[in-house]
Amino acid sequence: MSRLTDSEVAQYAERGYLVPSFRLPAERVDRLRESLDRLIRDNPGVRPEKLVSAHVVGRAGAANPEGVKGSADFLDLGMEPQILDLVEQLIGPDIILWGCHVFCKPAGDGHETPWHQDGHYWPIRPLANCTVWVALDASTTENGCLRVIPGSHAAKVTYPHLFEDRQDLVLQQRTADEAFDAGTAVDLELQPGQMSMHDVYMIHGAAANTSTKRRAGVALRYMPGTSLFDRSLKPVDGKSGVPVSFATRPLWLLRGRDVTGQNDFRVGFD
Ligand SMILES: O=C(O)CCC(=O)C(=O)O
Repeated sequence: MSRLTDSEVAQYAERGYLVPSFRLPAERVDRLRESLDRLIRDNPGVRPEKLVSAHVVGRAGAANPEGVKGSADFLDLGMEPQILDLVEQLIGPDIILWGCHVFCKPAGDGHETPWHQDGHYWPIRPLANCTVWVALDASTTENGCLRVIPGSHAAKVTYPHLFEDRQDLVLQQRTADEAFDAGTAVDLELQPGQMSMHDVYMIHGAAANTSTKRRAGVALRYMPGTSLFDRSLKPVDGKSGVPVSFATRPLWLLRGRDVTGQNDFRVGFD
């Protein structure tokens, strides 16, 4: 059933992440894996760890500032009512879907995701977001599963990040070493169809995939209607390592209302 227990909700508040008992049925995962294969075929020039806005359909070539030809199957996943039920328990009844990033790390040369806080990269004010990371493959320590620093979200501070000009990283901003103790990291091992949920301030990352097994996951991004997706901001000055265009990113109000009254839901639907 897609309902978090009280202790899961308490864990999210205390540690900044959780793995719910709800998981997608195997048939859905199989279909999403086929969708992923098509997504990769449709985007031959894009590293599979950098399939940003995989849910945005109908934009291709020069019309697409983010360079990825998306798929309706990932938008459907982002709109999955059972996932929204979980998100609602964590961020409240007003839910805006604003991102969907497929992080597919091929066997052998899957790029590292450096330690980072999502909030450092995003134009959401006040900063608030829940990411649901859905495993399409088994995601294990061996093939570079997501790793989290429990409690690192609690101070609601974004720590300094250092820019790294390296082509073998998924993202190019790394949380400064002094901000946290990497020795406290927890590996979030997931089976296909399982998911983790994490807070916008939580420090997390993932090792390179040097194993013989692919590691693919879909990160769905949900912000509450009490926050503004501020299109005028350019966090990290374009130096994220992933081509993003927040000025043209479509937003979907999936539940409740836009409490700010200022989010623009027309942009990006041309
Ligand atoms: O899957 C990964 O390697 C990184 C995912 C991530 O950083 C995120 O979902 O915020």
